[in-house]
Amino acid sequence: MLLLQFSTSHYCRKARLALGYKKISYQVSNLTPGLHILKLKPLTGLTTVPVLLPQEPGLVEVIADSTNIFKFLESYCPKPALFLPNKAQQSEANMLEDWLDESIGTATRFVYYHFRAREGKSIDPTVFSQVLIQVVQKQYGITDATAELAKQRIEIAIAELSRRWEQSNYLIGELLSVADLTAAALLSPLALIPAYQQQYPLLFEQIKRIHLVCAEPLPPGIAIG
Ligand SMILES: N[C@@H](CCC(=O)N[C@@H](CS)C(=O)NCC(=O)O)C(=O)O
Repeated sequence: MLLLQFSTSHYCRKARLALGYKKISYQVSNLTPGLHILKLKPLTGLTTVPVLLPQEPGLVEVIADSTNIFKFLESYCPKPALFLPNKAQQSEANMLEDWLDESIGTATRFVYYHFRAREGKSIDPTVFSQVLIQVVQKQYGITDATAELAKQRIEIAIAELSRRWEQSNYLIGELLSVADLTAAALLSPLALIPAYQQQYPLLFEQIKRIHLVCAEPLPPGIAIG
């Protein structure tokens, strides 16, 4: 299997967590932002990564979007399961996944790049990195005002996730689900922002635990130990 990705994308991390959880061996192809469109548009009709190419006879050739990748992996390799056996719980997991994908993953992107262009500039002050950050800010309309709104959405999200993680090790019931993997991936960029690390230790403990369960290297800002 081949995963087309940006190495730093949190949505690609989400796909890698599922591949790792199911112990599926795969290779990655790191696309160059900007040029990625030339490869992806003809393949999927979309411009986003992750994209999974199963590369096995008899299987679908291309799967775009992290949620579709989860669905494909669950049917390709049902054990260990990512989908919950209880239908109502799986439906709740799907809703949490969709909310995290559509609202919180983008909010994280806003807060993260806003930080990297300002207080977090020293993380990588090279011209290449700072130009890339400026391009991303322009592409998504990241400004002081939009980053502030994103921050508020993230606070609501962390409060809800923490409430659930305080009751159980899992967001829903007593089993790992697509919601846990999605939260762990899409909030992981916040680990590089000291204020979040200080304020929400439980969030980063859970992100770490889920990465270890999925045998995925820890995100920048979270130490082994
Ligand atoms: N809903 C998509 C979102 C993926 C996404 O936003 N990917 C970003 C990287 S983090 C991307 O490929 N951006 C490039 C573009 O939009 O051209 C998914 O879950 O796969």
